[in-house]
Amino acid sequence: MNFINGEYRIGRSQNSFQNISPVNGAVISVVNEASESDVDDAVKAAKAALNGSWGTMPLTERLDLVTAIVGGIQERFNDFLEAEVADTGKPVSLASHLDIPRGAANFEIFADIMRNHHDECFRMPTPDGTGALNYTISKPKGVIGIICPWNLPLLLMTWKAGPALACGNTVVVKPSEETPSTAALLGEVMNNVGVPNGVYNVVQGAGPGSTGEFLTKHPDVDAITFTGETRTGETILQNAAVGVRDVSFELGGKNPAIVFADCNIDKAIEGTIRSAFANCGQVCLGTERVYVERPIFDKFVNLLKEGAESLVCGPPQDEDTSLGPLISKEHQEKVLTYYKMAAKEGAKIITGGGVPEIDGLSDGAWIEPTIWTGLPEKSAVVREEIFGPCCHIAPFEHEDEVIVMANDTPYGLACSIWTEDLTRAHRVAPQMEVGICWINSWFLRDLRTPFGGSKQSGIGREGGNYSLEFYTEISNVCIKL
Ligand code: NAD
Ligand code: 6OD
Repeated sequence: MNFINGEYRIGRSQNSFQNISPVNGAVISVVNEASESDVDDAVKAAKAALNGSWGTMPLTERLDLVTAIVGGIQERFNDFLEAEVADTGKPVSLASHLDIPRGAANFEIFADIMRNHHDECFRMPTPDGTGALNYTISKPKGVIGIICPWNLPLLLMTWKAGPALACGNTVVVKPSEETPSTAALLGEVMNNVGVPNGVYNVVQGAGPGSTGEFLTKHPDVDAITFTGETRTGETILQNAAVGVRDVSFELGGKNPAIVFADCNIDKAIEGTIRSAFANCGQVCLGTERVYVERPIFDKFVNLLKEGAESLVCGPPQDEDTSLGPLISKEHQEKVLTYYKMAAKEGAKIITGGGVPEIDGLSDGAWIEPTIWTGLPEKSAVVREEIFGPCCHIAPFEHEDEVIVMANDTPYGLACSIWTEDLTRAHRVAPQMEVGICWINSWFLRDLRTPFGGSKQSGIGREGGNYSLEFYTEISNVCIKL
């Protein structure tokens, strides 16, 4: 459902789309696409709220409401969990530890940050000796358009809606057409805790020629924050150029892990199993290229193979399940194309490479976790983002060589370095061309830190005060004394 001005609304568009379960291909729901006029209504409602009760609300009251959203999500935890698991097919064990708790935490952290935020003040001398005083004022940027992907739907949407609302903006959210449910459900929480109508709006639909395009082209959207593929980011950037609107982009990656011979191998294996296969490899920060120092190469490959083969594909509710399906049959087709390409290009398939047989779930988008060795660095499988549970492992001899190999990509999102030599870790980390470099860990998140990608992996940083830079407009007041 669309959620506009505090009300659920069936889209006026003639189009609807099916929300299909990736677990078994069943239809979960039929979603009415928002029309261009629905999107316009949502933006108008967001603008009216900005000029109305939300815009004039005292900061403490606003932040109390943002904090109440945290409680609202926690109270409806099971509803959010069920909706997210139904849309994505991810294991309950994952969504209950990551997606839904982070959905709440993303409001909590930015309410806290704004509570403690202070503007700046500078005194300056003037030639006549009286001096001047400068102080800054942080204002909301306005109506924020939020365009979201399907891999961590609630987590990635609230990562933007949380700071946007804490900073006093209003939002129009366009969830992915693959995962419409949790963004819509959050509308109920907004109403229940008393967030004024129009502050939070959701429009359902696809991208080009649809809701995503209508929203990003709307002249009254003051800034656009987007998470998704780099190519989509390019299109949105062109639309944002009209009216010179600000953008914050979290885009694709082809992230390396570097495993030095002096690592703690158990930790490196455990971390790489998570970074390559968690969420069925559908994490932008996930590892798809692993570089292992020659002396431990064979041992590492064998242990990672064992780890991959111990993962259990199955229904999300089963306690034993550690690997869900891909998001859709279409995405399964894309990942399988790379699996076939790897075989054709002469990769040694260490494990996987196909579709697992799961009793009664043959219509789902299942895929085997897959490991390859032996491909040249220039192979498309090693260079392009696959977004599936797979990685290529290559050996290296020297530190300098592996830094060049790891950085030889148009992307620059994340990397993990595994070493027990902290001097080496501090030497290598600054040389990595990425937004986030983990040492002996992966996806360990402190929400106060800058998050984002360099090169083609993004524009800008969000997280902590970095989010405030995007979601606020700063004015300087200069008083001649
Ligand atoms: P996608 O780019 O296909 O779609 C993302 C969203 O953009 C969807 O809501 C889609 O409907 C919308 N969209 C598509 N075309 C549009 C257009 N022309 N105008 C406006 N909106 C449009 O991405 P996806 O397949 O949903 O997600 C997977 C991708 O997202 C991967 O590349 C992954 O790396 C990336 N991602 C990056 C991060 C990060 O933090 N850097 C996080 C998660 C996912
Ligand atoms: O942890 C986050 O804040 C974040 N944006 C994670 C992105 C994961 C990508 O799939």
